[in-house]
Amino acid sequence: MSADFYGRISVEKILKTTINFQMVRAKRLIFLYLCRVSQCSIGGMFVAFSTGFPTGEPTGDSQPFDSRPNNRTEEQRAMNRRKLTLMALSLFWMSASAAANAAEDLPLNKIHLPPGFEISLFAKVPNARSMTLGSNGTLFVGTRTAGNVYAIATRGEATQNKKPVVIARGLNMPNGVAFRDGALYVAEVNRVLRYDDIESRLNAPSQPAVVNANFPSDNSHGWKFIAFGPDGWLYVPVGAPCNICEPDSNRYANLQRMRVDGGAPEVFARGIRNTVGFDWHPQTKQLWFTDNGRDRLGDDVPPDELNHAAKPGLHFGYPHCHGGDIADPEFGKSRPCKEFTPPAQKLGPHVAALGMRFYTGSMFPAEYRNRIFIAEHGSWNRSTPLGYRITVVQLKDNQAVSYKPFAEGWLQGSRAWGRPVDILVMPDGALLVSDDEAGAIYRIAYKK
Ligand SMILES: [Ca+2]
Repeated sequence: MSADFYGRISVEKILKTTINFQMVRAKRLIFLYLCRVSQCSIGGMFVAFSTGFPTGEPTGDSQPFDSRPNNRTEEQRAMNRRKLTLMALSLFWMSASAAANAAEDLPLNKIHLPPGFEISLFAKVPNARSMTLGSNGTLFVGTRTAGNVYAIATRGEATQNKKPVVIARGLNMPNGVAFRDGALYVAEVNRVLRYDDIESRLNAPSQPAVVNANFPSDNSHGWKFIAFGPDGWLYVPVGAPCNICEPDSNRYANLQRMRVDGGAPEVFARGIRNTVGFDWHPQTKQLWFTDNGRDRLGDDVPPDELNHAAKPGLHFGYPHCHGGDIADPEFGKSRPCKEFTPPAQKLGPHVAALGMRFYTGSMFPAEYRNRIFIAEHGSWNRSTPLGYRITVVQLKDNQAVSYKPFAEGWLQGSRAWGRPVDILVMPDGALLVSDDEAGAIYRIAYKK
């Protein structure tokens, strides 16, 4: 997860900003031009736009259109009017397309899926991160850098291009969202908020209640994924405030849980560098979670991890042991790897495994049931980028028996146009995938 932590500015972002700026400028020029030829009346603009433009030709902002000597023939003027009309129409089309947002132009045809599966754009959500579903079908989406929480009504006929509404803004990395008994729980860096009766107040949410504000305020690995467990407790991770260090294990690098009212917080598991996704097995009800390996040990070590916490109180190694068998050069001397619970599955090095969910739907072929889908956000400092994909882990008797790519193509060569963050199984069995780079939520469906 260091990719998030270090927050680079990508070339793509600079290009997007430049394109947006050019579109704003083009719109302004068109408006000024229409304004001039129509004396700034709305009716005049309409007439000018629908019938072609009057005499003159724009040569620059400083030159009035109708003040120049004009020795051209009527035929030349007519031709110029047609050219101008075409140019203005093209610019309007370009600006309208840009306004419709680049997300609609996402190259989803580059995403490779197993036969029978298809991916489509479900909604455009800037900086889309963790997702949860309300009991009345509202999809809630947290963000990290944007500071907003979004709501999207998912019921209804259309399954694409859903419109999000902002239900909270200006929060401190509100990455985590969870829903219970009509209320939305939102995790900022140091506190958890609760928005009561949220689905009937999407356009005017009440002030949130503060459920618990006692978490550390360190930004480093401070954004949280949260979820309610089968025990009814809210699980809240606290990452390590560093790449590698040995902080108080009661405070950091752990997974905590607390009652729904924020009371009785306790550490459920330790030795976790930074988990940004977890779920409970549909049958065993046991916790599984991803963990992001440390940086600066090389391109190929350590692996990211899929872990299995069969009971409370386990220690998963950080900062002493990575991937179950790699002693940390500095912290490995004090405690050996054999003291810790190894990962159930080693994931790719630096893939930044974030969201993970068991597949509980019935849309996909039967063999997918109870497999784990993992969103790999993608490496930030590996020589050859890795991740930027959805992988799937198959379990047998509580053991991971395979780990394979399921959806990939967000990475093209050494450049990524999207980065998967979280996964959600919808009631119809389709998967939603959030992408904070492209600002999108995708829907992956299976066609029989
Ligand atoms: Ca570990």
